[in-house]
Amino acid sequence: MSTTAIATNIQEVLDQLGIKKMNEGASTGAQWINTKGEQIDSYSPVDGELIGSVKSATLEDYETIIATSQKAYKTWRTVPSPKRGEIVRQLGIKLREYKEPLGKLVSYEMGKSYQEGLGEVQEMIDICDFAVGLSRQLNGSTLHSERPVHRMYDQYHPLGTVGIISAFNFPVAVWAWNTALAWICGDVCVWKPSEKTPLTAIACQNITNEVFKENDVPEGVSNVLIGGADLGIAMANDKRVPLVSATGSTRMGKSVGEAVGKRLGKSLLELGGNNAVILTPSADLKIVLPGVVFGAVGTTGQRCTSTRRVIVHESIYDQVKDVLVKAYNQLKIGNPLDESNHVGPLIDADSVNTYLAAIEKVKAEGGKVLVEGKKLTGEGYESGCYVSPSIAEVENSYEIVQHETFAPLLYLIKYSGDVNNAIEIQNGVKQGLSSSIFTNNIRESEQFLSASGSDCGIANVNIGTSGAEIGGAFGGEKETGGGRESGSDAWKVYMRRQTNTINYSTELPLAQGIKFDF
Ligand code: UN1
Repeated sequence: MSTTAIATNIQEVLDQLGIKKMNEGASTGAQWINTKGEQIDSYSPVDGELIGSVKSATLEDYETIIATSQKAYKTWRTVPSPKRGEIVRQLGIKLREYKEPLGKLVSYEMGKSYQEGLGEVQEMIDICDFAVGLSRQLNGSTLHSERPVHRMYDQYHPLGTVGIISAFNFPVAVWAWNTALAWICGDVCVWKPSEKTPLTAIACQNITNEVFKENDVPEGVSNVLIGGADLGIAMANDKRVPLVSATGSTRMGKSVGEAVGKRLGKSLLELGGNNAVILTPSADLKIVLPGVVFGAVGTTGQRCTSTRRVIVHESIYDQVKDVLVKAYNQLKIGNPLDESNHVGPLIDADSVNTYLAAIEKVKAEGGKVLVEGKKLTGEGYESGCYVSPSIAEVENSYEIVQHETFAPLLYLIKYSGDVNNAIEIQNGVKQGLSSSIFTNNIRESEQFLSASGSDCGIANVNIGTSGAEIGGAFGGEKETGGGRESGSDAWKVYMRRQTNTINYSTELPLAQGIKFDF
């Protein structure tokens, strides 16, 4: 596909999604606010073209948005949950209609492959469907009171305004994981998307607005604030925002967690990963290859679930090394909208520099680079964001290996003896998001999944580290932040629990048999 062909097509996509050359940076749903902050220009990492600009939101706009959200909450919390679910159902239908243009914009603004852009919109559709069912299942428990003629139960109520801070790498899906659940729970949402992907955020708000307008949803249930870190800091410190859900680096998460913790608010943190795949002697190498290569180079290594380390038993180490090196030499790198390419660009020039610096650090610490990634130049690579992926042989203890490099840099680590040695290496990092083992030995896989096994929030057998389904709770331990989003009972984070004890007798017995007569 020529650059002009893509550009023409992108203009159609932008028109369909209601994105202009210059856009306002804040919306309460019913309208976009005339923001006056600094201009953010969104350049595509695909071809370096300016896609559009946004006038960012100021702290004054922040105040307007929060105040509107607070007002909307008073109405929204009284709407029956299945009725809120019905609106989320319609959003899921609308997203199906917009799947192609939205998937394409995700690909063009963020740089992931078109297939992955569509996959991201599919995750949004899936979480909407999940939330619809859930809207009739926000169940508490009925409990037995120790006192006669008393009844107890617990129930869940909404929290209020939920702040959502999301990252560039999943610019739309992570927002939907949060909003679809928060909305059916009766919360209202204020979204601060990444400054690197503002236009996909505008598209999501426009799509939501269509549905909300048709259903007379009050202004302020879905809000967007596009701008700098000051907006995120304001949210983290704001008592009117009972829950802040933040996805991004551990550094960012620590500062959000600290600020929210100081005011005893709730935070849901989904931070860095350092995900490993363990390959035991019985691993089926036919399925290992696509699992590891997609995990490491998919999304150009920019998923928090990307495979960073492969821990291989010495008996199959040389064989795995040869197969991986051969596969890496066959990877096609280029425009992610062209479906014959496996690897697209990194998000920006800073990211390219961080990647190249990490390769140098591997060498300086004594690692052996087997496939050395380079910055690509020439036709098709004019944006300056394209690199070739790398593989290096390292020790787990290297400083650089302990660190999450958000790029396609894969480490090979050898282990000997039994699976416990591999598990120890895998757990020997600060992060704890995703992990996997490839084995046909049930003892090894059960050991990996046991309490003495993987210490991560996600532990897979015979599949890679990335590509989780929305039905499971998503998140990780240690410096990954401990939060859970998406499926299972993650909805409980968006609600407050209340225990109710009801006395329908004519006496007032006290708990624990305490006597208090007068
Ligand atoms: C992320 O990288 O922040 O499991 C989310 C996966 C995707 C989500 C990744 N479903 O790889």
